[in-house]
Amino acid sequence: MARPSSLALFCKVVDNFGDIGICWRLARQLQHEHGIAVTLWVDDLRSFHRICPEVGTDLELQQIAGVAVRHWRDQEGAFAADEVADIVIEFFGVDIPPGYIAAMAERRPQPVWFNLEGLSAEEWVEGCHTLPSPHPRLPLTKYFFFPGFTSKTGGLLRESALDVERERFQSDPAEVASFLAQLGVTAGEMAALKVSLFCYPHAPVSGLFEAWQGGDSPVTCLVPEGVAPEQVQAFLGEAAKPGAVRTRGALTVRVLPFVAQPDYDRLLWACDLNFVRGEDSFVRAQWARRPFIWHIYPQDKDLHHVKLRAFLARYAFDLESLNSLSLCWNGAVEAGDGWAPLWKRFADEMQKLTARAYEWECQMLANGNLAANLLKFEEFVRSGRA
Ligand code: TRH
Repeated sequence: MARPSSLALFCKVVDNFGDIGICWRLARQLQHEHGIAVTLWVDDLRSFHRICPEVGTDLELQQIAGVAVRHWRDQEGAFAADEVADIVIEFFGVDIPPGYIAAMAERRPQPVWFNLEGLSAEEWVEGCHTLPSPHPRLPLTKYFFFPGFTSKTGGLLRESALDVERERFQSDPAEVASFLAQLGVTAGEMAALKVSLFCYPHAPVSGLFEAWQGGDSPVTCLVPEGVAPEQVQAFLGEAAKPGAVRTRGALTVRVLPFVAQPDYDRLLWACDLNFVRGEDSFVRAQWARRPFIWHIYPQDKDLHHVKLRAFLARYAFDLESLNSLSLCWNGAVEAGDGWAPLWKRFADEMQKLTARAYEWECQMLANGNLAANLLKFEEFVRSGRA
């Protein structure tokens, strides 16, 4: 059976950078590691440009890192069957242009069609992973593909060279120092506990800053531009622009530029603790071998708290301090005695938290990686066994 050679990935930037962050990572990996000609359809090139500065914001079609990037302007247009790729992925239930779907139905052999879903640690995901969904009118079937944390899901996105790159970086203090220095971090700031902070604006940043400020040990908090701007500005006493820095008590807060995706990985690898959010940075923190705190994307009716608890039940079932801090950080419970005792209990468990980061990574690696799992299932579908 011929291997698939082309793939179209449709991505809409709903909000923030996560959706394009994930799709860009997946597109690159499918191209680099599996030799597939990927076309990434993106509606918002400006957001894409933030995480990948090579992206031209006014181009209809461009080639970046071996991936064809097409500006997805609207739902119009007719397509010929031979314009359709072997594999078609819609990210997170986006509506593919009707003309493209009609061409999918005409193509022989038909493409294998996936809806790639969002990440959740909830148990129902296992039951829905790879379920078929027949098209209501056309002779086409779409398969739901769920990333996840168990062997009964699609696993997590992870490049095969990641280990080597991270280990080379983390084992070379001079490289870590030079990377941080390029971002403006001084030697004095590097000597403190280094924390990166990426969260949504409603995170209780000021409470945490107070705890760090009044603590016994120095903390350097590195905040990318645009993150929790009001609370960061209140601490700084000036606009939270890249390069802005202020020390109060034991805490130094420094604003970093928003960096390209590979440098964001390095930032996570360079820090002792990472606050991450959404989906993509959350997964990247899991590959940094460092403790992390997740700020989950808020949903109606506090559904995100259910998802957060599902993840904590898997990751932090015996880590009380991580559970408490995470639940308070996400507003699922009140920080009763304030942030200082919460932080102290967490900081006291840092060694145990680091050990968990190692164990967790090994556990996740056993599930394979999302790109390879997707291609394996695609082969299964094409062979008629699904
Ligand atoms: O941007 P996000 O909040 O994205 C979210 C989630 O994906 C969520 O599931 C989705 O529903 C919602 O958007 C609409 O957070 P996330 O997922 O961590 O994505 C951020 C991306 O930005 C990630 O690819 C890392 C990248 N990044 C950089 O490249 N440079 C940086 O300096 C920073 C801070 C992030």
